Amino acid sequence: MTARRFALVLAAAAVVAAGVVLGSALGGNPPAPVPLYPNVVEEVPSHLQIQNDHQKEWLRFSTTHINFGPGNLQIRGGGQIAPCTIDGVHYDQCTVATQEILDSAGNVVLTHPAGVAFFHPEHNHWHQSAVAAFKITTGDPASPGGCSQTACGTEIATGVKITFCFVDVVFTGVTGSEKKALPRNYFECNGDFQGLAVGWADEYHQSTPLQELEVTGLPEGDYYLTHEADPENHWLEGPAANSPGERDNFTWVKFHLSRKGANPAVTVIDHSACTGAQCGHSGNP
Ligand SMILES: [Ca+2]
Ligand SMILES: [Ca+2]
Ligand SMILES: [Cu+2]
Repeated sequence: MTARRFALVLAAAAVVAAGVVLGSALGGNPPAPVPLYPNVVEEVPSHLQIQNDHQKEWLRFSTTHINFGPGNLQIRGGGQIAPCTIDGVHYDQCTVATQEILDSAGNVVLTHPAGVAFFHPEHNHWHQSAVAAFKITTGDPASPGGCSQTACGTEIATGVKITFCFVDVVFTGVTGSEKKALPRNYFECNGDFQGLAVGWADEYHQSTPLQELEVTGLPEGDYYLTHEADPENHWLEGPAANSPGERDNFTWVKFHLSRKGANPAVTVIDHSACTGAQCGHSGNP
């Protein structure tokens, strides 16, 4: 190589290097990662049934949390473990929970405080706090401006805020190729790592403890069973507080309670608007 050619090669390398520097100054570097948010929705409550137990009457029902969003719901425990009290109940082992929001490459690009995770002694595994809240009300959630997630006529019964372990249980898509494209990601109820992958759901059958509200002596009539996911907003479901994913966490069924002699019975007569898997299998068992 002549000295001149060598100089030309060096000059070309300098131009390339300058281009790289210039490119980054103009924002030509890799674009900022795009967060893919989960969107938790509740299936319309189903399998409504009355249970009589020791002079008390309970409305039992099945519910399912579904991740309809473009991103996984991913929750990581905080490591340090200490006692805590949640809704008046003491637990020996609790840890801080943090939501991790991922980009399409699976990198964590955002985090958000997500309440606490705690060891549930009866279930022998870890739960997330305030996953959902159930109520029975007289107010009509469908009436224009009549009801919101927080207030809906007279409250007949209010459950404790439901705590659960998140794990991918049921795939809500239709085809095998969809399932292949949206694999299961979360398998364990441990304190360190839980979640709900895109397209997956976690179901709670009506026979599960706490899938119930007391209706002892409730007169015949029409009532609403309402179900709100993420009542304390532990999980970001969009970039803003009014993002669509944050505003679709409320479902309800309207039921008629009848009494023949001493025994109450329920018939579902209406439910909130729903699409696809969210419509579930609403109705009586
Ligand atoms: Ca939320
Ligand atoms: Ca949502
Ligand atoms: Cu559990």
